[in-house]
Amino acid sequence: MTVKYREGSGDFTQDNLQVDLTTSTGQAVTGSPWVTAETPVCTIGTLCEGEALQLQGLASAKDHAGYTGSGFAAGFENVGNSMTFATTVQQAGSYDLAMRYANNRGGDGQLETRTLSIVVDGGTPVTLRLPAGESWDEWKQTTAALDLTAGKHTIRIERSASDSGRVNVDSLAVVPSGAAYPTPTPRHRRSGLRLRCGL
Ligand SMILES: [Ca+2]
Repeated sequence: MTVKYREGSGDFTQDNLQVDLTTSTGQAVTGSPWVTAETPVCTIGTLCEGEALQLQGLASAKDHAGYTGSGFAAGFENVGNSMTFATTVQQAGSYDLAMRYANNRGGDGQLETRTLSIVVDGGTPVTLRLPAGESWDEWKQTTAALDLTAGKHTIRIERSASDSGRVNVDSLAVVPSGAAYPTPTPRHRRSGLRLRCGL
């Protein structure tokens, strides 16, 4: 049996590990040790929690306050680390990929604007710039412009070889160009909102 691993591609996942086996009858079998997971969908104009996207080489963490959802996606410490989602565009045009993130002094000792790459359907990467904040508890927002055609797209945000990574991502959204960052889905405030409507 041969186990193949793509060198330098981060943690073992379904995307970089393959098992080849020749049975006693000579039959060649190729398999993946994981069932392929469906890519999470992030609807245009809605806030999507970073920790709920398809993560490769990133951990779901909650050791810094102020996040929404159940935590944040932490890391981008290695080249090849990525977060992926699918989205469907109804109307072709200009969109912003907006991200809520934290960036402070990294494990490499640097306090600087970091970058990640946005790759739509495997196309030419678009650079996302992430200026540093005052601490790892400060959540900031940044955007990058994307031209999207109508239809379904797979969007991957990755640390490429030319990116500096090392940021935490609380949430992101794809919104029409210039639109405000969406608010998170409220979890425990529905009764309070109903009360206010009644007054
Ligand atoms: Ca979050």
